[in-house]
Amino acid sequence: MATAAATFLAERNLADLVLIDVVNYGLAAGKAVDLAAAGPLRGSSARIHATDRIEALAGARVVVNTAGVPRKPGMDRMDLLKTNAAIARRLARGVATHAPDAMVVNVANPLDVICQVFLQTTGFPRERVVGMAGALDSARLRTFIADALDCDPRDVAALVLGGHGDRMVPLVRTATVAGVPVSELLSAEALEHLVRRTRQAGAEVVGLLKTGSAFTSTGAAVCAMVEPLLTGRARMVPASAYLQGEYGLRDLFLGVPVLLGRHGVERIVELALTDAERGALQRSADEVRKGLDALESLNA
Ligand code: LAC
Repeated sequence: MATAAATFLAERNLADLVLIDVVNYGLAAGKAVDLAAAGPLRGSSARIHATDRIEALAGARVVVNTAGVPRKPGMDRMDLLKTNAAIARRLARGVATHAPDAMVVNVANPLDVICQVFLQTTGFPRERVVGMAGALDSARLRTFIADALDCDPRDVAALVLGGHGDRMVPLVRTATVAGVPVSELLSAEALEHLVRRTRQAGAEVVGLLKTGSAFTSTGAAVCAMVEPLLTGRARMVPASAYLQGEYGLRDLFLGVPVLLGRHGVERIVELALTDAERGALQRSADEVRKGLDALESLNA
């Protein structure tokens, strides 16, 4: 998915890109040469380089962590914890040393737990560490709503809260099609089906692909988050942010609506939730907490 993210970012002409792969230089270098040659055809002036040197992080405004292994069919995102946390810790040390002012967008799973590894290892303020999950999960929900209504997905606004796991909270109550609540357009059963499909959408792709997980939509979601960080034109995006009392939760990352801008997370928006939604968010937070506990016992 790093390639997809780089492709979309290059197309937006937002910045020069450095692809870092400390394990497989050839892979990153091949992608960089391939991607750079698309530039003249696609109207991109972005310079794209590859390296296996972590020092190349120097001067980076934004670091996107895509390092880690993806799921295999039948695996839970938490099954990746041990491997991906170790990789993240190494990278986070590199970021803290070489790019101490950077903003970090984490994509590796289990998303919300790996974000915490970054926060703790870098010692960065919480504004500068954020996780990409809600943007993707919400895009999936928007797409499924548009499919169900046979309408243009761009007209659909919808939000998915919670951890990036099976207990994520697709918030259909606030979803609209060009301002019209979806509850006016679809039955409760139809909406429930879309909620279930959204929760399973990552696994649906993994199951179909057999090797690897979703990458195009994941890359597009990363691009959507990196853009406001670089341009300063703030966007409201559901993203994994470090909560310090918001939603009655603290000391963990969870997907919530945030305003992303030049300084990272500029605002965490606290929505008034129904009791059922609050309960669902709590259960999702409990799932993330279990991951954090598992990480702690791995480190013990
Ligand atoms: C997904 C993976 C990237 O949701 O977590 O597809």
